[in-house]
Amino acid sequence: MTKHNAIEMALSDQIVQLARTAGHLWGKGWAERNGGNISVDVTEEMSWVAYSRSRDLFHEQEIPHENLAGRAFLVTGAGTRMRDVAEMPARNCCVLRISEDLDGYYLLWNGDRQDLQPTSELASHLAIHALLRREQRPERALLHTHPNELIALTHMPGPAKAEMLVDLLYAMHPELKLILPRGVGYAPYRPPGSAELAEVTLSALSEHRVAIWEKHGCVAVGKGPAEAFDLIDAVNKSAVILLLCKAAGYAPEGLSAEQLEELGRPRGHRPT
Ligand code: 2HA
Ligand code: ZN
Repeated sequence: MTKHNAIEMALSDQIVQLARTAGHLWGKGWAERNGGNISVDVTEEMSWVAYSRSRDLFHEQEIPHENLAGRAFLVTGAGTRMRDVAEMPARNCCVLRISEDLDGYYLLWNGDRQDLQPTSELASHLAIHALLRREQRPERALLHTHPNELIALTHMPGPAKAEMLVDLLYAMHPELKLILPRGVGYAPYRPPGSAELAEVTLSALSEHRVAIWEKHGCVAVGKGPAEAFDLIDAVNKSAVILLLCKAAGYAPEGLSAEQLEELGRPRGHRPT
């Protein structure tokens, strides 16, 4: 068996799930051109795959996360289209393993495209995977995408936007509180791919599974890409409803504070 075949076999379930999710992103219209990226911690699945430490595969880059030493990630490639990831994941994703010395990573698999590099948002992805491990959280996948309606709402003018926006979203649909009872994080605008974006995302995700990226999009973590997608889909649903009400010419009534509070109570205590 060749090295590439062994990796494809070890990761077949993860590759299928990632590709299906990429198809949903494209289908939703959230993934123009190369918009969005996905990564999954596949260290466990890769544990039986022998890997090379050839310098030819090595990419020097300081990795400031001790707890990621030796870990392996399946990630979408830089500049790839989600619709291509969906159709041909093996040509549009790569697998990398962080060096034990944290001085870079080995690019172990990039299908049959030697030029393919990991996503431009790798800094944010690795910072978030390090956070998930540090906090011993169960999530292993990270998804970034550009949900239209949610982005539109982050352009809302005025101060105290973050809090107001999250409150508005929660008032639009009761399921949101049930799906994400602890709320949604909000990261103020920072340039795409920057260390600053990684930093604001980390603080937005430290208590949340979803973080809105102001004027850019959204990130979510899940046990797999499908779960992360579901969370963003639920948040964006509220954004769609809010904008539909506005488009129909009225400000939505929204769920009352009491109705929202009731959703937070244990089920048995709810009035019937
Ligand atoms: O992958 O969406 O934020 C392209 C992007 C960068
Ligand atoms: Zn983006």
